[in-house]
Amino acid sequence: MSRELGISRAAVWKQVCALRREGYRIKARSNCGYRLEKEPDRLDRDLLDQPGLKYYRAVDSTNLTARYLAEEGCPSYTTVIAEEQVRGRGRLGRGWHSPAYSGLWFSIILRPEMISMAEAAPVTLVTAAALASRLKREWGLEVKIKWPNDLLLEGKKFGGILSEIKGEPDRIEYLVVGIGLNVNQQGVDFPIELKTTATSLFAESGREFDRTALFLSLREELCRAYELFIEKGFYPFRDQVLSCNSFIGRQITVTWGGGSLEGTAVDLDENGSLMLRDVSGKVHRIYYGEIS
Ligand code: BT5
Repeated sequence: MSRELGISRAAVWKQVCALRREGYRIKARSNCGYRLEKEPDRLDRDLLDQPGLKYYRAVDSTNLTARYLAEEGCPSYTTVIAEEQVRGRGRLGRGWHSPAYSGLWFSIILRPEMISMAEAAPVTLVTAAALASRLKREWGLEVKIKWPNDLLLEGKKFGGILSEIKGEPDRIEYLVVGIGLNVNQQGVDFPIELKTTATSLFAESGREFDRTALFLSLREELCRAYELFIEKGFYPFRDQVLSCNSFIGRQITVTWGGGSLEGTAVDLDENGSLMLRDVSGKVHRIYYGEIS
């Protein structure tokens, strides 16, 4: 290669390293050369070239980019998708592992005009319900929802949702719903701290997914779900969440900013709040928190 291109061997090596960073899998053997084993599985830019869809090679966090776009006045349903997030975010300042070319990392901006902040709160569960229902219908995947924002397969997390909101109590300026889904990662691709708790669609189903087709299908389902949610509230989604929940009837601890409660998860109310019965038999309504 170096002879043909008229560059040094070190220069070839540098370019190979650059290609590896771009997701090319290249095998090297000393005194032999290089072999291209796999090209990166890129999202199809032609199919994503649609109004309201913003593709990025890499961003800090698609939620952050979406918030900038929302501040600039972009229309409702504008969607930001990136191959990679270098600072993907979970809730409460936690991180979200988002390597290039293997998962789906995207955020949808919503500008519901007629609902209050409190009414918008179940949007995370609505998102989970829509994703679970499409993944079951189209790919036969038995997704479980762990209240309020985790998507599980066989008890392991493959997806998470981070919703952020800006506005006044009675008027929403915008909502950003961020969705992270592990798609084609193999077990070995997860960092050590996630190896026992995380999974991907590939790891559970044994099939590799066309990420562009998957994304377009899920986005369509989500946009339809948000329209229904804005018009009718959480109620039409309640049964769906209940039918694939991983928590009702179980002994759980819920923690939130101000404390924690132990008890049995008994139900979801019409706004998606969790009903928890403590040992004394008293039922508490919990708006937000984390189940363990
Ligand atoms: C979440 O937070 O589950 C919300 C994740 C939202 C990610 C999307 S990606 C697109 C958009 N842009 C962003 O920056 N974020 C959104 P939480 O419930 O706090 O869970 C975070 C925890 O999940 C971490 O502390 C890890 O333990 C674990 N985790 C991190 N990355 C993971 C991954 N790829 N798969 C499974 N678990 C992961």
